[in-house]
Amino acid sequence: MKNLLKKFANKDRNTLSRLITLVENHDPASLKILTQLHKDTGQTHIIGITGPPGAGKSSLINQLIKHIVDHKMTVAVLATDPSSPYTGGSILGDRIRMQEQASHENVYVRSLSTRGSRGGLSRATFDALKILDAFGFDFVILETVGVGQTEVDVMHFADTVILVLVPESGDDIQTMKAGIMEIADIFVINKSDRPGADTMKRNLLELKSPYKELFIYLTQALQGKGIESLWTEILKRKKSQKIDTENESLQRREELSQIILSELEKKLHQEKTNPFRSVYKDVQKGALNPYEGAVRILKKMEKN
Ligand SMILES: Nc1nc2c(ncn2[C@@H]2O[C@H](COP(=O)(O)OP(=O)(O)O)[C@@H](O)[C@H]2O)c(=O)[nH]1
Ligand SMILES: [Mg+2]
Repeated sequence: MKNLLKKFANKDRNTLSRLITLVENHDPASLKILTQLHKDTGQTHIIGITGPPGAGKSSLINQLIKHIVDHKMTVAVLATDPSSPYTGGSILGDRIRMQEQASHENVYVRSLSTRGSRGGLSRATFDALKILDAFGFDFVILETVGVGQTEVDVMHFADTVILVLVPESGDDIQTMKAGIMEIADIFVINKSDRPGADTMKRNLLELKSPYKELFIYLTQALQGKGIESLWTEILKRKKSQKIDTENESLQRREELSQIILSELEKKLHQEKTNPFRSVYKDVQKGALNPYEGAVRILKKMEKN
């Protein structure tokens, strides 16, 4: 493992891919690796891109990659593949389209399979994001495939959540309202070359919460139009990414719970246990990183 971590620190892409495969397969070694890598995390800006299939998420990502590369920055794209064989074709399409960019040294593209449970994907995504963060990418773009609960779950890991809609998404908005709508920081109405984009924008403005500023951008991802102002907003958000201590302590608690829960799921199925309060407290304070905390709890459990 030491050797792997050394190669990783030397920015070896093959090692990066190997480590992501470990977490994708929920390999028992993941916990140890993440414990080591955690100190290097917290620098990257994670952009979550979600929205209905075919809305233009991948096309938009291609455009964002161009801007990132132009700015001499690095980016990793993490795409969660659907397990459904029916959408296999479109994923292949995604791969080919991204290939153009993927060969650039500042760009790394990786898809994550949805093998296993919903919680399983969420955990693997979470761990993969940590690995990409530790590797040192300026941006990590997370593309999901739909607007269901899994997407809402994983979007919580993003610093900026972009919901991609199209002019015809009016009806979808009603069904999506609970969940994705609330966590979106930026709305993109893509395919604005088609009629209805302005109506769609008005509909969105009607849903505006008084507590949150609403950012809406009209784009044509395929043609590369309207991306500039979206990119400017993203850059602004990356630069102003500041540490909110209260939120951080909540987030640490959340990370620890995630890790413990999935470890328990793996090891103990649904067995009940007590909450190990002192480790929780130390992690919330930031005195202990959540992976160390989880290991400590699991060791105690093994002794019992
Ligand atoms: N007319 C139009 N088509 C677009 C636009 N952006 C993407 N597309 C097309 O929409 C289809 C789905 O795009 P894709 O990026 O794969 O969507 P995803 O499933 O959300 O990732 C593709 O055929 C794209 O070429 C756009 O702005 N206008
Ligand atoms: Mg796509």
